[in-house]
Amino acid sequence: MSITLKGKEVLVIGSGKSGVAAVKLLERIGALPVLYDDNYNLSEQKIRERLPDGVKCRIILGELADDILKTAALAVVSPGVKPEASAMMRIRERQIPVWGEIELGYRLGRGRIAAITGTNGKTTTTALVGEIMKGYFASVYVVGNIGNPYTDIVSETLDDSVIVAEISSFQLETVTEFTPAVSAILNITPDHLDRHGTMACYVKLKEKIAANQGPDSVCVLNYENDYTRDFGARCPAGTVYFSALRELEHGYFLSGEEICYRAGGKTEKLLNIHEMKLKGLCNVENVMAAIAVSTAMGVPMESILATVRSFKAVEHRIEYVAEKNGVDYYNDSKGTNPDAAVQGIKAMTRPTVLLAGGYDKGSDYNEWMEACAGKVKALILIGDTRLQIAACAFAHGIDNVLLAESFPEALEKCREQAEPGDAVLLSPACASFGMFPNFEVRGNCFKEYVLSLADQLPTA
Ligand code: UMA
Repeated sequence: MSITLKGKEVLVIGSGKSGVAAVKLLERIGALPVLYDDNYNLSEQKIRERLPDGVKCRIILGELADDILKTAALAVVSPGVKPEASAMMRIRERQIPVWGEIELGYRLGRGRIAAITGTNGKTTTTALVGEIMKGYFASVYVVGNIGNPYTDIVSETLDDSVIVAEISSFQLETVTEFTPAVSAILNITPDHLDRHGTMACYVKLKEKIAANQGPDSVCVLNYENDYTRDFGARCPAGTVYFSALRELEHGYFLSGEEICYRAGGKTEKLLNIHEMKLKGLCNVENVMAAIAVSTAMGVPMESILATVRSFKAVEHRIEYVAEKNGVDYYNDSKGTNPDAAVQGIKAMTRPTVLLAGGYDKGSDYNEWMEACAGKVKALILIGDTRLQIAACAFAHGIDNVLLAESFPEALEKCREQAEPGDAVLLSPACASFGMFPNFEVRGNCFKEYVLSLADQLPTA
Protein backbone atom coordinates (compact mmCIF):
# COMPACT_ATOMS: atom_id res chain seq x y z
CA MET A 1 0.00 0.00 0.00
CA SER A 2 1.44 3.39 -0.84
CA ILE A 3 0.58 6.36 1.32
CA THR A 4 1.40 9.99 0.67
CA LEU A 5 2.24 11.41 4.03
CA LYS A 6 2.63 15.10 3.14
CA GLY A 7 -0.02 17.11 4.99
CA LYS A 8 -1.38 13.98 6.70
CA GLU A 9 -1.65 13.38 10.42
CA VAL A 10 0.58 10.53 11.57
CA LEU A 11 0.22 9.15 15.08
CA VAL A 12 3.62 8.19 16.49
CA ILE A 13 3.41 5.78 19.46
CA GLY A 14 6.20 5.95 22.04
CA SER A 15 8.37 8.96 22.81
CA GLY A 16 11.68 7.08 23.22
CA LYS A 17 14.52 7.12 20.68
CA SER A 18 12.41 5.63 17.87
CA GLY A 19 9.40 7.91 18.36
CA VAL A 20 11.46 11.08 18.56
CA ALA A 21 13.42 10.15 15.40
CA ALA A 22 10.19 9.29 13.55
CA VAL A 23 8.61 12.63 14.49
CA LYS A 24 11.65 14.54 13.22
CA LEU A 25 11.58 12.68 9.91
CA LEU A 26 7.83 13.09 9.48
CA GLU A 27 8.02 16.85 10.06
CA ARG A 28 10.87 17.07 7.58
CA ILE A 29 8.76 15.49 4.82
CA GLY A 30 5.78 17.73 5.57
CA ALA A 31 3.58 15.27 7.46
CA LEU A 32 1.81 16.28 10.68
CA PRO A 33 3.06 13.97 13.43
CA VAL A 34 1.22 13.62 16.73
CA LEU A 35 3.42 12.04 19.41
CA TYR A 36 1.67 9.78 21.91
CA ASP A 37 3.11 8.09 24.99
CA ASP A 38 1.03 6.17 27.52
CA ASN A 39 3.33 7.09 30.40
CA TYR A 40 1.52 9.67 32.57
CA ASN A 41 4.73 10.36 34.45
CA LEU A 42 6.41 11.93 31.43
CA SER A 43 6.01 15.67 30.97
CA GLU A 44 5.36 17.40 27.68
CA GLN A 45 8.24 19.75 28.43
CA LYS A 46 10.73 16.87 28.86
CA ILE A 47 9.65 15.37 25.54
CA ARG A 48 9.86 18.75 23.77
CA GLU A 49 13.43 19.13 25.03
CA ARG A 50 14.31 16.02 22.99
CA LEU A 51 12.82 17.45 19.81
CA PRO A 52 14.64 20.06 17.70
CA ASP A 53 13.55 23.71 18.04
CA GLY A 54 10.69 24.45 15.73
CA VAL A 55 9.11 20.99 15.88
CA LYS A 56 5.60 21.83 16.93
CA CYS A 57 3.96 18.42 16.89
CA ARG A 58 1.08 17.80 19.25
CA ILE A 59 2.01 15.62 22.24
CA ILE A 60 -0.53 13.36 23.98
CA LEU A 61 0.34 11.69 27.29
CA GLY A 62 -1.59 9.02 29.20
CA GLU A 63 -4.99 8.38 27.60
CA LEU A 64 -5.07 8.43 23.78
CA ALA A 65 -7.58 11.08 22.66
CA ASP A 66 -10.38 9.85 20.37
CA ASP A 67 -10.16 12.74 17.90
CA ILE A 68 -6.74 11.71 16.63
CA LEU A 69 -8.02 8.22 15.88
CA LYS A 70 -10.57 9.78 13.54
CA THR A 71 -8.02 11.81 11.60
CA ALA A 72 -4.74 9.86 11.59
CA ALA A 73 -3.76 8.46 8.19
CA LEU A 74 -1.07 6.22 9.67
CA ALA A 75 0.33 5.05 13.00
CA VAL A 76 4.09 4.64 13.43
CA VAL A 77 4.88 2.39 16.35
CA SER A 78 8.01 2.12 18.53
CA PRO A 79 9.41 -1.37 19.08
CA GLY A 80 8.71 -1.40 22.82
CA VAL A 81 4.95 -1.05 22.27
CA LYS A 82 3.23 -4.41 22.50
CA PRO A 83 0.58 -5.33 19.89
CA GLU A 84 -1.99 -5.76 22.67
CA ALA A 85 -1.36 -2.30 24.20
CA SER A 86 -4.70 -0.51 24.47
CA ALA A 87 -3.66 2.22 22.00
CA MET A 88 -2.72 -0.43 19.44
CA MET A 89 -6.05 -2.21 19.81
CA ARG A 90 -7.93 1.04 19.27
CA ILE A 91 -5.78 1.84 16.23
CA ARG A 92 -6.50 -1.57 14.72
CA GLU A 93 -10.24 -1.22 15.46
CA ARG A 94 -10.20 2.00 13.42
CA GLN A 95 -8.27 0.19 10.68
CA ILE A 96 -5.52 2.78 10.68
CA PRO A 97 -2.47 1.36 8.87
CA VAL A 98 0.41 0.59 11.24
CA TRP A 99 4.08 0.81 10.31
CA GLY A 100 6.96 0.17 12.65
CA GLU A 101 9.65 2.81 12.87
CA ILE A 102 11.83 0.50 10.72
CA GLU A 103 9.12 0.29 8.04
CA LEU A 104 8.87 4.09 7.97
CA GLY A 105 12.64 4.33 7.56
CA TYR A 106 12.57 1.76 4.78
CA ARG A 107 9.70 3.43 2.86
CA LEU A 108 11.29 6.88 2.98
CA GLY A 109 14.96 5.94 2.72
CA ARG A 110 17.34 5.10 -0.11
CA GLY A 111 20.24 2.68 -0.45
CA ARG A 112 20.83 -1.03 0.05
CA ILE A 113 20.19 -2.72 3.39
CA ALA A 114 22.07 -5.51 5.15
CA ALA A 115 19.68 -6.59 7.94
CA ILE A 116 20.79 -8.82 10.80
CA THR A 117 18.63 -10.58 13.34
CA GLY A 118 19.00 -13.54 15.69
CA THR A 119 18.53 -14.10 19.40
CA ASN A 120 22.20 -13.57 20.18
CA GLY A 121 25.22 -12.07 18.50
CA LYS A 122 23.31 -9.56 16.41
CA THR A 123 24.85 -6.45 17.96
CA THR A 124 28.43 -7.73 17.54
CA THR A 125 27.72 -8.93 14.00
CA THR A 126 25.96 -5.70 13.02
CA ALA A 127 28.80 -3.59 14.42
CA LEU A 128 31.38 -5.74 12.61
CA VAL A 129 29.49 -5.65 9.30
CA GLY A 130 29.17 -1.87 9.76
CA GLU A 131 32.95 -1.54 10.16
CA ILE A 132 33.58 -3.78 7.13
CA MET A 133 31.19 -1.68 5.02
CA LYS A 134 32.83 1.57 6.19
CA GLY A 135 36.19 0.16 5.09
CA TYR A 136 34.92 -0.21 1.52
CA PHE A 137 31.86 1.94 0.76
CA ALA A 138 31.61 5.73 1.06
CA SER A 139 28.15 6.18 2.55
CA VAL A 140 27.43 3.71 5.38
CA TYR A 141 24.96 3.88 8.30
CA VAL A 142 24.61 1.43 11.20
CA VAL A 143 21.09 1.54 12.60
CA GLY A 144 18.27 -0.29 14.38
CA ASN A 145 18.17 -2.21 17.64
CA ILE A 146 21.87 -1.45 18.12
CA GLY A 147 20.66 1.92 19.45
CA ASN A 148 20.43 4.26 16.43
CA PRO A 149 16.92 4.65 15.02
CA TYR A 150 16.75 4.07 11.27
CA THR A 151 14.56 7.15 10.80
CA ASP A 152 17.34 9.35 12.24
CA ILE A 153 19.50 8.95 9.12
CA VAL A 154 16.91 8.41 6.39
CA SER A 155 17.08 11.94 4.99
CA GLU A 156 20.87 11.61 4.53
CA THR A 157 20.70 8.36 2.56
CA LEU A 158 21.60 8.18 -1.15
CA ASP A 159 21.00 5.50 -3.76
CA ASP A 160 24.49 4.14 -3.20
CA SER A 161 24.28 4.24 0.60
CA VAL A 162 24.65 1.04 2.58
CA ILE A 163 22.47 0.65 5.68
CA VAL A 164 23.52 -2.02 8.15
CA ALA A 165 20.54 -2.70 10.41
CA GLU A 166 20.24 -4.75 13.59
CA ILE A 167 16.61 -5.82 13.64
CA SER A 168 14.85 -7.23 16.72
CA SER A 169 11.77 -9.43 16.82
CA PHE A 170 9.87 -6.42 18.24
CA GLN A 171 10.77 -4.46 15.13
CA LEU A 172 9.86 -7.34 12.83
CA GLU A 173 6.30 -7.37 14.23
CA THR A 174 5.54 -4.17 12.31
CA VAL A 175 7.36 -4.47 8.99
CA THR A 176 5.42 -5.18 5.82
CA GLU A 177 7.43 -4.13 2.76
CA PHE A 178 10.87 -3.92 4.40
CA THR A 179 13.25 -5.69 1.97
CA PRO A 180 16.94 -6.01 2.73
CA ALA A 181 19.41 -6.75 -0.06
CA VAL A 182 21.06 -9.24 2.31
CA SER A 183 19.63 -10.63 5.53
CA ALA A 184 20.99 -12.86 8.26
CA ILE A 185 19.37 -14.90 11.04
CA LEU A 186 22.24 -15.85 13.34
CA ASN A 187 20.36 -18.22 15.65
CA ILE A 188 16.96 -18.57 17.32
CA THR A 189 16.68 -19.67 20.95
CA PRO A 190 13.91 -18.87 23.47
CA ASP A 191 13.68 -15.15 24.29
CA HIS A 192 10.96 -12.51 24.67
CA LEU A 193 8.32 -15.21 25.13
CA ASP A 194 6.49 -12.90 27.55
CA ARG A 195 5.80 -10.73 24.51
CA HIS A 196 5.51 -13.20 21.64
CA GLY A 197 3.71 -15.95 23.56
CA THR A 198 5.09 -19.05 21.87
CA MET A 199 8.35 -20.13 20.32
CA ALA A 200 6.49 -20.68 17.02
CA CYS A 201 5.42 -16.99 16.97
CA TYR A 202 8.93 -15.83 17.83
CA VAL A 203 10.46 -17.97 15.05
CA LYS A 204 7.89 -16.71 12.54
CA LEU A 205 8.75 -13.11 13.40
CA LYS A 206 12.47 -13.74 12.95
CA GLU A 207 11.79 -15.29 9.54
CA LYS A 208 9.97 -12.11 8.47
CA ILE A 209 13.35 -10.48 7.91
CA ALA A 210 13.61 -12.37 4.59
CA ALA A 211 9.89 -12.44 3.69
CA ASN A 212 10.13 -9.93 0.84
CA GLN A 213 13.48 -11.02 -0.55
CA GLY A 214 13.69 -12.75 -3.92
CA PRO A 215 15.86 -15.65 -5.11
CA ASP A 216 18.55 -13.27 -6.39
CA SER A 217 19.15 -11.84 -2.93
CA VAL A 218 20.86 -13.59 0.00
CA CYS A 219 19.84 -14.76 3.45
CA VAL A 220 22.68 -15.95 5.70
CA LEU A 221 21.72 -18.75 8.10
CA ASN A 222 23.31 -20.78 10.88
CA TYR A 223 23.45 -24.46 9.96
CA GLU A 224 23.82 -25.47 13.62
CA ASN A 225 20.54 -24.01 14.80
CA ASP A 226 17.51 -26.19 14.04
CA TYR A 227 15.19 -23.24 13.39
CA THR A 228 17.51 -21.38 11.03
CA ARG A 229 18.66 -24.55 9.23
CA ASP A 230 15.04 -25.57 8.59
CA PHE A 231 14.13 -22.08 7.40
CA GLY A 232 16.61 -22.49 4.53
CA ALA A 233 14.22 -24.91 2.81
CA ARG A 234 11.40 -22.34 2.60
CA CYS A 235 13.38 -19.09 2.58
CA PRO A 236 12.44 -16.97 -0.46
CA ALA A 237 16.01 -15.68 -0.79
CA GLY A 238 19.06 -17.64 -1.86
CA THR A 239 20.66 -19.09 1.28
CA VAL A 240 24.25 -19.11 2.50
CA TYR A 241 24.97 -21.25 5.55
CA PHE A 242 27.72 -21.07 8.14
CA SER A 243 28.72 -23.68 10.71
CA ALA A 244 31.10 -23.71 13.66
CA LEU A 245 30.68 -27.47 14.11
CA ARG A 246 30.98 -29.20 10.73
CA GLU A 247 32.50 -28.80 7.31
CA LEU A 248 29.77 -27.78 4.89
CA GLU A 249 29.58 -28.81 1.24
CA HIS A 250 28.78 -25.19 0.43
CA GLY A 251 29.26 -22.30 2.80
CA TYR A 252 31.45 -20.94 5.58
CA PHE A 253 32.71 -23.22 8.32
CA LEU A 254 35.32 -23.72 11.01
CA SER A 255 37.87 -26.45 10.37
CA GLY A 256 40.27 -26.78 13.31
CA GLU A 257 41.41 -23.20 13.87
CA GLU A 258 40.66 -22.03 10.33
CA ILE A 259 37.59 -20.28 9.02
CA CYS A 260 37.05 -21.69 5.52
CA TYR A 261 34.72 -21.23 2.56
CA ARG A 262 33.77 -24.09 0.29
CA ALA A 263 31.94 -23.88 -3.05
CA GLY A 264 32.02 -26.13 -6.11
CA GLY A 265 34.16 -28.68 -4.26
CA LYS A 266 36.91 -26.10 -3.69
CA THR A 267 37.86 -25.11 -0.12
CA GLU A 268 39.55 -21.82 0.64
CA LYS A 269 41.16 -21.02 4.02
CA LEU A 270 40.19 -17.49 4.96
CA LEU A 271 41.40 -16.77 8.48
CA ASN A 272 42.96 -18.41 11.55
CA ILE A 273 40.76 -17.70 14.58
CA HIS A 274 43.82 -16.56 16.58
CA GLU A 275 44.13 -13.65 14.17
CA MET A 276 40.80 -12.34 15.53
CA LYS A 277 40.58 -10.08 18.58
CA LEU A 278 37.03 -11.36 19.24
CA LYS A 279 37.10 -14.44 21.47
CA GLY A 280 34.85 -17.49 21.93
CA LEU A 281 33.00 -19.85 19.60
CA CYS A 282 29.96 -17.57 19.46
CA ASN A 283 32.19 -14.87 18.00
CA VAL A 284 33.57 -17.31 15.41
CA GLU A 285 29.94 -17.71 14.31
CA ASN A 286 29.41 -13.95 14.32
CA VAL A 287 32.53 -13.47 12.21
CA MET A 288 31.49 -16.16 9.69
CA ALA A 289 28.07 -14.53 9.40
CA ALA A 290 29.65 -11.09 8.97
CA ILE A 291 31.96 -12.41 6.23
CA ALA A 292 29.00 -14.04 4.45
CA VAL A 293 26.85 -10.88 4.66
CA SER A 294 29.69 -8.60 3.57
CA THR A 295 30.63 -10.81 0.62
CA ALA A 296 27.00 -10.82 -0.51
CA MET A 297 27.00 -7.01 -0.25
CA GLY A 298 29.96 -6.93 -2.66
CA VAL A 299 32.97 -6.26 -0.41
CA PRO A 300 36.18 -8.03 -1.56
CA MET A 301 37.49 -10.71 0.85
CA GLU A 302 40.82 -8.96 1.44
CA SER A 303 39.07 -5.85 2.70
CA ILE A 304 36.66 -7.92 4.86
CA LEU A 305 39.45 -9.88 6.53
CA ALA A 306 41.51 -6.75 7.30
CA THR A 307 38.58 -5.37 9.33
CA VAL A 308 37.82 -8.72 10.99
CA ARG A 309 41.42 -8.95 12.22
CA SER A 310 41.34 -5.55 13.90
CA PHE A 311 37.73 -5.55 15.23
CA LYS A 312 37.34 -5.53 19.02
CA ALA A 313 34.40 -6.65 21.20
CA VAL A 314 31.30 -4.50 21.40
CA GLU A 315 30.68 -2.57 24.63
CA HIS A 316 28.57 -4.49 27.20
CA ARG A 317 29.06 -7.88 25.48
CA ILE A 318 31.59 -9.95 27.50
CA GLU A 319 33.57 -6.72 27.77
CA TYR A 320 36.74 -6.82 29.86
CA VAL A 321 36.58 -3.88 32.27
CA ALA A 322 39.65 -4.02 34.53
CA GLU A 323 41.67 -6.06 36.98
CA LYS A 324 41.26 -4.96 40.58
CA ASN A 325 43.21 -6.67 43.35
CA GLY A 326 43.83 -9.75 41.22
CA VAL A 327 40.17 -10.06 40.17
CA ASP A 328 39.17 -9.69 36.48
CA TYR A 329 35.88 -7.83 35.98
CA TYR A 330 33.73 -8.45 32.89
CA ASN A 331 30.63 -6.51 31.81
CA ASP A 332 28.10 -8.62 29.88
CA SER A 333 25.09 -6.40 30.56
CA LYS A 334 23.93 -7.15 26.99
CA GLY A 335 23.43 -10.77 28.17
CA THR A 336 19.69 -10.13 28.55
CA ASN A 337 18.49 -13.72 28.09
CA PRO A 338 19.68 -17.11 29.36
CA ASP A 339 21.17 -18.14 26.03
CA ALA A 340 23.33 -15.00 25.84
CA ALA A 341 24.30 -15.53 29.48
CA VAL A 342 25.42 -19.08 28.64
CA GLN A 343 27.92 -17.56 26.18
CA GLY A 344 29.01 -15.13 28.91
CA ILE A 345 29.79 -17.81 31.50
CA LYS A 346 31.39 -20.08 28.87
CA ALA A 347 33.86 -17.29 28.02
CA MET A 348 35.14 -17.20 31.65
CA THR A 349 38.34 -19.12 32.34
CA ARG A 350 38.55 -18.40 36.12
CA PRO A 351 36.31 -19.26 39.11
CA THR A 352 33.54 -16.72 38.71
CA VAL A 353 31.39 -14.54 40.92
CA LEU A 354 28.31 -14.05 38.80
CA LEU A 355 25.97 -11.07 39.15
CA ALA A 356 22.60 -11.79 37.53
CA GLY A 357 18.83 -11.28 37.61
CA GLY A 358 16.43 -8.53 36.57
CA TYR A 359 13.09 -8.26 34.78
CA ASP A 360 11.04 -11.44 34.31
CA LYS A 361 10.58 -12.34 30.61
CA GLY A 362 9.29 -15.83 31.40
CA SER A 363 12.62 -17.48 30.55
CA ASP A 364 13.82 -20.94 31.50
CA TYR A 365 17.10 -20.79 33.43
CA ASN A 366 18.05 -24.49 33.48
CA GLU A 367 20.52 -24.58 30.61
CA TRP A 368 22.21 -21.43 31.87
CA MET A 369 22.55 -22.79 35.43
CA GLU A 370 23.91 -26.04 34.02
CA ALA A 371 26.64 -24.02 32.26
CA CYS A 372 27.31 -22.18 35.54
CA ALA A 373 27.64 -25.31 37.69
CA GLY A 374 31.26 -25.95 38.69
CA LYS A 375 32.39 -22.53 37.45
CA VAL A 376 30.33 -20.10 39.52
CA LYS A 377 31.72 -19.87 43.07
CA ALA A 378 29.14 -17.29 44.16
CA LEU A 379 25.90 -16.18 42.54
CA ILE A 380 24.62 -12.72 43.46
CA LEU A 381 21.02 -12.10 42.41
CA ILE A 382 18.90 -8.97 42.02
CA GLY A 383 15.51 -8.06 40.55
CA ASP A 384 12.14 -9.78 40.06
CA THR A 385 13.70 -13.02 38.87
CA ARG A 386 16.09 -13.57 41.78
CA LEU A 387 14.09 -16.20 43.70
CA GLN A 388 13.30 -18.12 40.54
CA ILE A 389 16.96 -18.14 39.50
CA ALA A 390 18.04 -19.05 43.06
CA ALA A 391 15.74 -22.10 43.05
CA CYS A 392 17.13 -23.17 39.66
CA ALA A 393 20.73 -22.62 40.89
CA PHE A 394 20.13 -24.85 43.95
CA ALA A 395 18.71 -27.55 41.68
CA HIS A 396 21.97 -27.46 39.71
CA GLY A 397 24.17 -27.71 42.82
CA ILE A 398 25.12 -24.03 43.11
CA ASP A 399 24.56 -23.29 46.79
CA ASN A 400 26.51 -20.10 47.43
CA VAL A 401 23.64 -17.83 46.38
CA LEU A 402 23.23 -14.34 47.81
CA LEU A 403 20.24 -12.08 47.26
CA ALA A 404 20.63 -8.31 47.06
CA GLU A 405 17.98 -5.59 47.35
CA SER A 406 19.76 -3.11 45.11
CA PHE A 407 22.44 -2.95 42.43
CA PRO A 408 24.98 -1.17 44.71
CA GLU A 409 24.43 -3.84 47.39
CA ALA A 410 24.95 -6.56 44.76
CA LEU A 411 28.20 -4.94 43.59
CA GLU A 412 29.51 -4.84 47.16
CA LYS A 413 28.64 -8.53 47.60
CA CYS A 414 30.56 -9.36 44.40
CA ARG A 415 33.63 -7.55 45.71
CA GLU A 416 33.40 -9.35 49.07
CA GLN A 417 33.06 -12.80 47.44
CA ALA A 418 35.86 -12.43 44.86
CA GLU A 419 39.43 -13.43 45.68
CA PRO A 420 42.61 -12.88 43.64
CA GLY A 421 42.52 -15.23 40.64
CA ASP A 422 38.72 -15.01 40.31
CA ALA A 423 36.55 -13.25 37.75
CA VAL A 424 33.47 -11.14 38.46
CA LEU A 425 30.96 -11.27 35.64
CA LEU A 426 27.83 -9.16 35.23
CA SER A 427 25.73 -11.33 32.91
CA PRO A 428 22.13 -10.94 34.07
CA ALA A 429 20.23 -13.28 31.67
CA CYS A 430 17.36 -10.82 32.15
CA ALA A 431 16.33 -7.44 30.81
CA SER A 432 17.06 -4.35 32.87
CA PHE A 433 13.47 -2.96 32.82
CA GLY A 434 12.35 -1.71 36.21
CA MET A 435 15.84 -1.18 37.63
CA PHE A 436 17.52 0.71 34.78
CA PRO A 437 16.31 2.50 31.64
CA ASN A 438 18.31 0.03 29.51
CA PHE A 439 21.17 -2.47 29.55
CA GLU A 440 23.71 0.23 28.65
CA VAL A 441 23.00 2.18 31.85
CA ARG A 442 23.24 -1.06 33.85
CA GLY A 443 26.59 -1.90 32.20
CA ASN A 444 27.92 1.62 32.72
CA CYS A 445 26.97 1.53 36.44
CA PHE A 446 28.88 -1.73 36.74
CA LYS A 447 31.93 -0.30 34.97
CA GLU A 448 31.90 2.90 37.03
CA TYR A 449 31.82 0.84 40.22
CA VAL A 450 34.67 -1.40 39.06
CA LEU A 451 36.83 1.51 38.02
CA SER A 452 36.18 3.23 41.36
CA LEU A 453 37.50 0.19 43.24
CA ALA A 454 41.12 1.29 42.80
CA ASP A 455 40.44 4.28 45.04
CA GLN A 456 38.86 2.13 47.75
CA LEU A 457 41.33 -0.72 47.64
CA PRO A 458 44.76 0.34 46.38
CA THR A 459 46.97 -2.65 45.65
CA ALA A 460 50.05 -2.82 47.87
N1 UMA B 1 5.50 3.23 25.40
C1 UMA B 1 4.17 3.54 25.19
N2 UMA B 1 3.28 2.50 25.12
C2 UMA B 1 3.62 1.22 25.28
C3 UMA B 1 5.00 0.90 25.49
C4 UMA B 1 5.91 1.94 25.53
O1 UMA B 1 3.80 4.71 25.07
O2 UMA B 1 2.77 0.34 25.22
C5 UMA B 1 6.47 4.32 25.47
C6 UMA B 1 7.27 4.35 26.77
O3 UMA B 1 6.57 5.04 27.78
C7 UMA B 1 8.53 5.07 26.34
C8 UMA B 1 8.67 4.72 24.84
O4 UMA B 1 7.44 4.12 24.46
O5 UMA B 1 8.45 6.47 26.49
C9 UMA B 1 9.80 3.76 24.66
O6 UMA B 1 9.78 3.21 23.36
P1 UMA B 1 10.67 1.91 23.09
O7 UMA B 1 10.55 0.97 24.25
O8 UMA B 1 10.35 1.38 21.75
O9 UMA B 1 12.18 2.46 23.20
P2 UMA B 1 13.10 3.29 22.19
O10 UMA B 1 13.84 4.27 23.04
O11 UMA B 1 12.38 3.79 21.02
O12 UMA B 1 14.17 2.14 21.81
C10 UMA B 1 13.86 1.23 20.78
C11 UMA B 1 14.34 -0.17 21.20
N3 UMA B 1 13.69 -0.58 22.44
C12 UMA B 1 13.00 -1.72 22.55
O13 UMA B 1 12.88 -2.49 21.64
C13 UMA B 1 12.38 -2.03 23.89
C14 UMA B 1 15.85 -0.16 21.38
O14 UMA B 1 16.27 -1.51 21.61
C15 UMA B 1 16.50 0.32 20.10
O15 UMA B 1 17.89 0.45 20.34
C16 UMA B 1 15.94 1.70 19.72
O16 UMA B 1 14.50 1.60 19.59
C17 UMA B 1 16.49 2.21 18.39
O17 UMA B 1 16.11 1.43 17.31
C18 UMA B 1 16.67 -1.82 22.96
C19 UMA B 1 16.13 -3.17 23.40
O18 UMA B 1 16.05 -3.41 24.60
C20 UMA B 1 18.18 -1.87 23.03
N4 UMA B 1 15.81 -4.08 22.45
C21 UMA B 1 15.37 -5.42 22.79
C22 UMA B 1 16.55 -6.35 22.94
O19 UMA B 1 17.63 -6.06 22.39
O20 UMA B 1 16.38 -7.42 23.58
C23 UMA B 1 14.50 -5.95 21.66
